[in-house]
Amino acid sequence: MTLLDHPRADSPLEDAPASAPDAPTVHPAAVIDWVAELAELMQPADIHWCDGSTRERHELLQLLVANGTLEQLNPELRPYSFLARSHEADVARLESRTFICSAEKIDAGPTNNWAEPTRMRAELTDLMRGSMRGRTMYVMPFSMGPVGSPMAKLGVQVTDSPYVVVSTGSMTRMGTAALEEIAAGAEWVPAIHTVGAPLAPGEKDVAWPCNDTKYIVHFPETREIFSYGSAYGGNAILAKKAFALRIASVQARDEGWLAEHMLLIKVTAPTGRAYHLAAAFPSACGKTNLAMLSPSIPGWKVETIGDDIAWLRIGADGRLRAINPEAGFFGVAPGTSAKTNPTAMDTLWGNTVFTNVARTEDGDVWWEGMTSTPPAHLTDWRGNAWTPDSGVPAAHPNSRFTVSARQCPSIASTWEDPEGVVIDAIIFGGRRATNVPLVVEARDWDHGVFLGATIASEQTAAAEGTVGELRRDPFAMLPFCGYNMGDYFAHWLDFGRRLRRSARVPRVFQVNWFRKGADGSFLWPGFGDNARVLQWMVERLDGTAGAVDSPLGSIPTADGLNLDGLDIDESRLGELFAQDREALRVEADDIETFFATFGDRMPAELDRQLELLRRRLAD
Ligand code: GTP
Ligand code: SPV
Ligand code: MN
Repeated sequence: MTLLDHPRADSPLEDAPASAPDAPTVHPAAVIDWVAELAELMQPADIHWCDGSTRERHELLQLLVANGTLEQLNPELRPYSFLARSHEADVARLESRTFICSAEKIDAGPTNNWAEPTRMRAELTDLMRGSMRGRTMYVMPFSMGPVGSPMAKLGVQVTDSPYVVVSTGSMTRMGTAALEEIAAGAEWVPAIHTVGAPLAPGEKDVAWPCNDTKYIVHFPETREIFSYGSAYGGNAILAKKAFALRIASVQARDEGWLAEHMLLIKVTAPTGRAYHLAAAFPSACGKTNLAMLSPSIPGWKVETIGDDIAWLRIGADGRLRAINPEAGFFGVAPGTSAKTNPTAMDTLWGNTVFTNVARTEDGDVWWEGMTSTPPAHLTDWRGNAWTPDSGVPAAHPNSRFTVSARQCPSIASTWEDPEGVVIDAIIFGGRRATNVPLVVEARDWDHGVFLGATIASEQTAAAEGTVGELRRDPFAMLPFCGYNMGDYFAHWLDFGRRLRRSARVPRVFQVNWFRKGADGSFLWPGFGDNARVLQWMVERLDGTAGAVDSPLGSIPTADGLNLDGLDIDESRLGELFAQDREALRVEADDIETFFATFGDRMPAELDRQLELLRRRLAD
């Protein structure tokens, strides 16, 4: 087998000496062969098969401290927690270095970078030759979704970054149980990661090894992932965006399900009735916050099932069911506080790895927005002394925490239900200073698909690019769809047709927490008050809340939204729902231009939805 052949999952088991110190307890031959071949190419000094144990995690954390990658925080303030400072140029996802290498360019579509697969393989093979010299190759088998769930999928990532191993250990079910699933014959996705920083004999390592050259590459047809040069987040924890979204979206298209950039919550009304909602917002646009929401309205409860990725399929009972394929949170730190997200603050009490946040003098963490008054002295994310007069942020805007979902006090008891939870409604949203109302309800599924397909959002620090620049980010999947987005829209429309034949089609809503008034401030208080919008949605499901028609969809009647105890004046409320027809006509033109980029892959139904919107705007 050559290195880049897709390994087969159905190979027979092979016996290996049980006494080898780092040998796995089960031995799927395909994985062993693949690892041996990679080791020959990448020349690691050592190979470690990860078992996912607490002891292994402990030893890696100690190693990372010894290497200078991690600094242990004050155990009295933040038990068993660590701080990483990344390389200054390795701080976010790199969309410009992310490639979908389908055989045909058209199958990657206009929203993805494409490269010819044979040439890309050759280029990567050259880069990876000897790239792990002087380092240990870690082999991480992992399950996305509860191990053994019919909705789960397996993968194996090799990496030379112990930081990535510790992160993957929090974010996935990583270790022996996953390898056992593979040994029992489960299909698995291979993922190769190297920081691209081989060490010469005797060469001293740096705190955050990486390479100026970076690649995050996906081969959708053969379900393979390669990542070179970065150790940050979605670039390196390949189980997350690379597998659970880019490769999984292709699997989902082929197998008739959906892999989405969505949070999952369980909402319980004062009546005791519970509902499950899935919501797609672009990166750094509020998923973790909505997933952990503490309602400001009495009697309501929100529980967390997932905060970033959801896999949805039609269950055996004909209902739409979803799981969270992840096992942890890789959450945005800035803006997280006891006021905005007390649940996250509680989750982060200990056992947490922070990356690129600031450190306080007493060895705890701080970031912009954690407290209203910043501490007088900090060490900033670059490791420099910082005061409030420094004129630069103390924490990087994309600084993050990595923590197991088990630590979240609002985690739902059903979050690991292998069958998934039944979805009652789907929400799309973005970060829009103008044009988009606080909430609208779609007329039907196809209109809902139109709302998803036309999400635009102001860019955040989660990826490179100009923060604040407006761009179309359909379904919040622009950076994560592993195939032609026109085909993806068609898949969503088709999924709706299949749902209509089943018990119940979920309602679809669009929200915008980020509309601004003339003074440039947010019109809506957001956070815990977003529960008011959730209340309207579930009352719509029950048929008890009023709605009026508008060009963009149904909006709450004057008394539809529960505003009890909220101090918001009538005019600001009006601005939150305002639909400026002239501005929306310009928006419709922009949508037309965007849709046109998909050529004949664009489903006619969405062009029809645009035409309907224009007619409503003309009325
Ligand atoms: P990714 O992990 O990148 O996918 O981000 P996310 O979608 O989970 O976003 P997250 O919940 O981490 O929020 C990102 C930023 O938006 C944080 O700084 C939050 O404080 C802020 N934010 C979240 N919800 C609201 C809201 O309702 N109103 C306002 N004004 N800001 C919010
Ligand atoms: C996002 O950017 O949507 C994230 C962070 O969730 S990362 O894992 O880096 O992609
Ligand atoms: Mn995300």
